[in-house]
Amino acid sequence: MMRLWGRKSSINVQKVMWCLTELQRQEQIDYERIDAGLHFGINTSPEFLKLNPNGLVPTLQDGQLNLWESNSILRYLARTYDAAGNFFPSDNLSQANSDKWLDWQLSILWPALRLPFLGLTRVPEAERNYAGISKGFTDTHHYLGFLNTALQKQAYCSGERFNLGDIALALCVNRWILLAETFPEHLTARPQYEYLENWFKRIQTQTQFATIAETELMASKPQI
Ligand SMILES: N[C@@H](CCC(=O)N[C@@H](CS)C(=O)NCC(=O)O)C(=O)O
Repeated sequence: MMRLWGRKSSINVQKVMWCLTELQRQEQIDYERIDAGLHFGINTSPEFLKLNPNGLVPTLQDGQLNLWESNSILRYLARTYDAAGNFFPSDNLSQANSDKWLDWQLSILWPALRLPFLGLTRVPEAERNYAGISKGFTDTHHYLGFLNTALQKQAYCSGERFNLGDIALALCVNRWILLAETFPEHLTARPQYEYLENWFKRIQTQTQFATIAETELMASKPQI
Protein backbone atom coordinates (compact mmCIF):
# COMPACT_ATOMS: atom_id res chain seq x y z
CA MET A 1 0.00 0.00 0.00
CA MET A 2 1.28 3.46 -0.84
CA ARG A 3 1.90 5.78 2.05
CA LEU A 4 1.51 9.55 1.74
CA TRP A 5 3.00 11.69 4.46
CA GLY A 6 1.50 15.11 4.94
CA ARG A 7 -1.21 17.22 6.51
CA LYS A 8 -4.18 17.94 4.29
CA SER A 9 -3.93 21.71 4.83
CA SER A 10 -0.75 21.73 2.71
CA ILE A 11 -1.26 22.82 -0.89
CA ASN A 12 1.42 20.41 -2.02
CA VAL A 13 -0.15 17.47 -0.19
CA GLN A 14 -3.52 18.45 -1.66
CA LYS A 15 -2.04 18.08 -5.16
CA VAL A 16 -1.11 14.47 -4.47
CA MET A 17 -4.42 13.66 -2.75
CA TRP A 18 -6.32 15.09 -5.72
CA CYS A 19 -4.26 13.12 -8.25
CA LEU A 20 -4.75 9.91 -6.28
CA THR A 21 -8.50 10.59 -6.09
CA GLU A 22 -8.69 11.00 -9.88
CA LEU A 23 -6.76 7.78 -10.41
CA GLN A 24 -8.89 5.93 -7.89
CA ARG A 25 -11.88 6.35 -10.22
CA GLN A 26 -10.48 3.49 -12.25
CA GLU A 27 -7.43 1.83 -10.74
CA GLN A 28 -7.67 0.07 -7.43
CA ILE A 29 -5.19 2.36 -5.75
CA ASP A 30 -4.71 1.73 -2.12
CA TYR A 31 -3.00 4.37 -0.05
CA GLU A 32 -2.89 5.67 3.46
CA ARG A 33 -2.16 9.25 4.45
CA ILE A 34 -0.35 10.11 7.64
CA ASP A 35 -0.69 13.61 9.06
CA ALA A 36 2.75 15.24 9.28
CA GLY A 37 4.05 18.80 9.29
CA LEU A 38 3.26 21.93 11.29
CA HIS A 39 1.54 21.05 14.58
CA PHE A 40 1.48 17.33 13.68
CA GLY A 41 5.29 17.22 13.75
CA ILE A 42 6.91 13.95 12.54
CA ASN A 43 8.58 15.69 9.57
CA THR A 44 11.65 16.66 11.60
CA SER A 45 12.14 13.24 13.18
CA PRO A 46 15.31 11.29 12.22
CA GLU A 47 13.12 8.53 10.69
CA PHE A 48 11.28 10.99 8.47
CA LEU A 49 14.50 12.79 7.46
CA LYS A 50 15.75 9.47 6.08
CA LEU A 51 12.75 9.49 3.72
CA ASN A 52 13.00 13.19 2.89
CA PRO A 53 16.09 15.09 4.06
CA ASN A 54 14.23 18.38 3.46
CA GLY A 55 11.83 17.55 6.28
CA LEU A 56 8.92 18.61 4.06
CA VAL A 57 5.59 17.18 2.99
CA PRO A 58 4.34 15.62 0.79
CA THR A 59 6.54 12.56 0.81
CA LEU A 60 5.33 9.40 -0.90
CA GLN A 61 6.43 5.84 -0.25
CA ASP A 62 5.52 3.29 -2.90
CA GLY A 63 7.33 -0.02 -2.50
CA GLN A 64 11.05 0.71 -2.60
CA LEU A 65 10.52 4.27 -3.74
CA ASN A 66 10.68 7.30 -1.45
CA LEU A 67 9.66 10.34 -3.43
CA TRP A 68 9.48 14.02 -2.56
CA GLU A 69 8.63 17.17 -4.56
CA SER A 70 4.89 17.33 -5.14
CA ASN A 71 5.03 17.83 -8.91
CA SER A 72 7.44 14.92 -9.34
CA ILE A 73 5.05 12.79 -7.31
CA LEU A 74 2.21 13.77 -9.66
CA ARG A 75 4.26 12.77 -12.71
CA TYR A 76 5.27 9.49 -11.10
CA LEU A 77 1.68 8.60 -10.21
CA ALA A 78 0.38 9.38 -13.70
CA ARG A 79 3.20 7.49 -15.44
CA THR A 80 2.83 4.49 -13.15
CA TYR A 81 -0.91 4.21 -12.63
CA ASP A 82 -2.25 5.88 -15.77
CA ALA A 83 0.20 4.83 -18.47
CA ALA A 84 -2.65 4.73 -21.00
CA GLY A 85 -3.46 8.37 -20.34
CA ASN A 86 -7.08 7.69 -19.40
CA PHE A 87 -7.12 10.42 -16.76
CA PHE A 88 -4.15 12.60 -17.66
CA PRO A 89 -3.21 12.93 -21.35
CA SER A 90 0.10 11.18 -21.95
CA ASP A 91 0.92 12.31 -25.49
CA ASN A 92 4.16 14.23 -25.81
CA LEU A 93 2.61 17.60 -26.61
CA SER A 94 0.13 17.57 -23.73
CA GLN A 95 2.81 16.37 -21.31
CA ALA A 96 5.24 19.09 -22.43
CA ASN A 97 2.64 21.79 -21.93
CA SER A 98 1.47 20.39 -18.61
CA ASP A 99 5.10 20.16 -17.44
CA LYS A 100 5.63 23.80 -18.34
CA TRP A 101 2.74 24.89 -16.12
CA LEU A 102 3.84 22.55 -13.33
CA ASP A 103 7.31 24.08 -13.27
CA TRP A 104 5.88 27.59 -13.56
CA GLN A 105 3.53 26.96 -10.65
CA LEU A 106 6.43 25.98 -8.38
CA SER A 107 8.97 28.54 -9.57
CA ILE A 108 6.93 31.66 -10.41
CA LEU A 109 3.32 31.54 -9.28
CA TRP A 110 3.55 29.98 -5.82
CA PRO A 111 6.55 32.06 -4.62
CA ALA A 112 4.45 35.21 -5.32
CA LEU A 113 1.23 33.90 -3.76
CA ARG A 114 3.05 32.31 -0.84
CA LEU A 115 3.94 35.76 0.55
CA PRO A 116 0.33 36.90 1.13
CA PHE A 117 -0.76 33.37 2.05
CA LEU A 118 1.80 32.83 4.81
CA GLY A 119 1.86 36.52 5.74
CA LEU A 120 -1.87 36.66 6.41
CA THR A 121 -2.57 33.16 7.72
CA ARG A 122 0.49 32.40 9.86
CA VAL A 123 2.21 35.63 10.87
CA PRO A 124 0.73 37.48 13.85
CA GLU A 125 -0.88 40.78 12.87
CA ALA A 126 1.72 42.98 14.59
CA GLU A 127 4.59 41.29 12.72
CA ARG A 128 3.11 41.31 9.22
CA ASN A 129 5.00 42.83 6.29
CA TYR A 130 2.02 44.41 4.56
CA ALA A 131 4.11 45.84 1.72
CA GLY A 132 5.44 42.38 0.85
CA ILE A 133 1.98 40.85 1.22
CA SER A 134 0.49 43.41 -1.13
CA LYS A 135 3.27 43.06 -3.71
CA GLY A 136 2.98 39.25 -3.70
CA PHE A 137 -0.74 39.51 -4.32
CA THR A 138 -0.49 42.00 -7.20
CA ASP A 139 2.32 39.93 -8.73
CA THR A 140 -0.05 36.95 -8.54
CA HIS A 141 -2.72 38.95 -10.41
CA HIS A 142 -0.15 39.68 -13.10
CA TYR A 143 1.05 36.08 -13.43
CA LEU A 144 -2.46 34.64 -13.52
CA GLY A 145 -3.09 36.91 -16.50
CA PHE A 146 -0.73 34.62 -18.46
CA LEU A 147 -2.88 31.64 -17.57
CA ASN A 148 -6.06 33.54 -18.48
CA THR A 149 -4.60 34.27 -21.93
CA ALA A 150 -3.65 30.62 -22.45
CA LEU A 151 -7.14 29.50 -21.44
CA GLN A 152 -8.72 31.75 -24.05
CA LYS A 153 -7.68 29.19 -26.65
CA GLN A 154 -8.17 25.89 -24.80
CA ALA A 155 -10.26 24.34 -22.05
CA TYR A 156 -7.37 23.25 -19.81
CA CYS A 157 -3.74 24.23 -19.35
CA SER A 158 -2.31 21.66 -21.77
CA GLY A 159 -5.16 21.37 -24.26
CA GLU A 160 -8.75 20.17 -24.29
CA ARG A 161 -8.37 17.68 -21.44
CA PHE A 162 -7.71 18.09 -17.74
CA ASN A 163 -4.07 17.37 -16.91
CA LEU A 164 -1.60 17.38 -14.01
CA GLY A 165 -0.74 21.04 -14.53
CA ASP A 166 -4.36 21.96 -13.89
CA ILE A 167 -4.14 20.35 -10.45
CA ALA A 168 -1.24 22.53 -9.34
CA LEU A 169 -2.69 25.68 -10.91
CA ALA A 170 -6.25 25.25 -9.61
CA LEU A 171 -5.09 24.83 -6.02
CA CYS A 172 -3.20 28.12 -6.29
CA VAL A 173 -6.20 29.83 -7.88
CA ASN A 174 -8.38 28.48 -5.08
CA ARG A 175 -6.08 30.08 -2.49
CA TRP A 176 -5.94 33.31 -4.48
CA ILE A 177 -9.75 33.51 -4.38
CA LEU A 178 -9.99 32.51 -0.71
CA LEU A 179 -7.37 35.07 0.30
CA ALA A 180 -9.21 37.87 -1.50
CA GLU A 181 -12.48 36.84 0.16
CA THR A 182 -10.97 36.42 3.63
CA PHE A 183 -8.74 39.52 3.76
CA PRO A 184 -10.38 42.15 1.49
CA GLU A 185 -9.13 44.94 3.75
CA HIS A 186 -5.49 44.03 3.10
CA LEU A 187 -5.52 42.96 -0.55
CA THR A 188 -6.24 44.60 -3.90
CA ALA A 189 -9.33 43.28 -5.68
CA ARG A 190 -8.81 40.38 -8.07
CA PRO A 191 -8.92 41.28 -11.77
CA GLN A 192 -11.79 39.76 -13.73
CA TYR A 193 -10.25 36.97 -15.75
CA GLU A 194 -13.09 35.54 -17.78
CA TYR A 195 -11.32 32.49 -19.24
CA LEU A 196 -9.66 31.60 -15.97
CA GLU A 197 -13.01 31.82 -14.14
CA ASN A 198 -14.63 29.53 -16.73
CA TRP A 199 -11.78 27.05 -16.43
CA PHE A 200 -12.06 27.10 -12.64
CA LYS A 201 -15.80 26.36 -12.89
CA ARG A 202 -15.02 23.44 -15.22
CA ILE A 203 -12.48 22.16 -12.69
CA GLN A 204 -15.03 22.44 -9.87
CA THR A 205 -17.75 20.56 -11.74
CA GLN A 206 -15.84 18.05 -13.88
CA THR A 207 -13.05 16.82 -11.62
CA GLN A 208 -12.56 15.52 -8.09
CA PHE A 209 -11.46 19.00 -6.94
CA ALA A 210 -14.32 19.39 -4.45
CA THR A 211 -13.35 16.23 -2.57
CA ILE A 212 -9.99 17.63 -1.44
CA ALA A 213 -9.87 21.40 -1.91
CA GLU A 214 -10.05 23.88 0.93
CA THR A 215 -13.25 25.87 1.26
CA GLU A 216 -11.64 28.13 3.84
CA LEU A 217 -8.05 28.87 4.64
CA MET A 218 -7.29 25.91 6.88
CA ALA A 219 -3.77 27.06 7.62
CA SER A 220 -5.22 29.96 9.57
CA LYS A 221 -6.73 27.38 11.93
CA PRO A 222 -3.82 25.12 12.85
CA GLN A 223 -5.99 22.99 15.10
CA ILE A 224 -7.74 21.44 12.04
N1 LIG B 1 8.77 22.02 -3.45
C1 LIG B 1 8.19 21.20 -2.41
C2 LIG B 1 7.75 22.10 -1.28
C3 LIG B 1 7.23 21.29 -0.10
C4 LIG B 1 6.81 22.21 1.03
O1 LIG B 1 7.24 23.37 1.10
N2 LIG B 1 6.00 21.67 1.93
C5 LIG B 1 5.50 22.44 3.05
C6 LIG B 1 3.97 22.34 3.13
S1 LIG B 1 3.22 22.99 1.67
C7 LIG B 1 6.05 21.84 4.34
O2 LIG B 1 6.38 20.68 4.41
N3 LIG B 1 6.17 22.69 5.36
C8 LIG B 1 6.63 22.27 6.66
C9 LIG B 1 5.53 21.80 7.56
O3 LIG B 1 4.37 21.60 7.12
O4 LIG B 1 5.83 21.59 8.74
C10 LIG B 1 7.02 20.40 -3.01
O5 LIG B 1 6.44 20.88 -4.01
O6 LIG B 1 6.69 19.32 -2.52
